[in-house]
Amino acid sequence: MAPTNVDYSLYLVTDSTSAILGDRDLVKVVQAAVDGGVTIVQYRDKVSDTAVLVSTAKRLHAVTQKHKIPLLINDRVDVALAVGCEGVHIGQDDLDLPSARRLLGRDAMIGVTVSNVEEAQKACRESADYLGVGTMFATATLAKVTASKTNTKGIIGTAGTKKILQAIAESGRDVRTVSIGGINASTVQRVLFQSSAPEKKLDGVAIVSAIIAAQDPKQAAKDLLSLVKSPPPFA
Ligand code: TZP
Ligand code: MG
Repeated sequence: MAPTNVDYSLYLVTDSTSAILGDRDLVKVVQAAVDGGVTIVQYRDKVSDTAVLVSTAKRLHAVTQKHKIPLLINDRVDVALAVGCEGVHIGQDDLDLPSARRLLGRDAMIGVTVSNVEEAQKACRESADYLGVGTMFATATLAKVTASKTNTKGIIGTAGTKKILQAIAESGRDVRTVSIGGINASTVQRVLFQSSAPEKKLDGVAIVSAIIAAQDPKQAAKDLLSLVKSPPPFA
């Protein structure tokens, strides 16, 4: 199994489009976010070619290794293997989880995007280490990142997320969960509080633009982490 002591509290997902990254260097932005306290990084890059993916992933891995946090690669098992990082994050239309597991081995971290109870139960049966549950709120990020992707599965909100967490609890499976989509400093505590099922809480939040597009990614990460770690005022 992949390590069980991974901290999913503040899960950074990257973006390489000019709409979000601007003309800044991704590795420097991620370095700042890691300095601010993000606990795990997913390199998600839908625009670069394979050679750039591998070289950027190697630079990102140097950053995450220094801070002893995991680096996962979105979609691309081959890039994760080339870099020797901690694992991958796959969607419903990517390489299937059992195949990814066969290729990466039992110690790799493998996360799966799920949008409903059925997808969550399947990913649990196939021994995903964690689930990216979403889309929580409407976000401009997806449209900008994957203009050609038409299978975005809609917004599930806190009610849909809670239903999924409840089903996981009932299945008795042990899987970590992060919420993704439109989460920022003003929504993060509501997401964590309102999504919680009686026996299963979210382990963290996954964030793109509220960190990557921030003027000061280090401060943004710091602020978000302290919100994630402190109980919401309305609890
Ligand atoms: N998957 C579901 S929503 C999303 C992804 C990759 C993008 C989230 O971006 P942001 O900027 O945190 O809303
Ligand atoms: Mg994918």
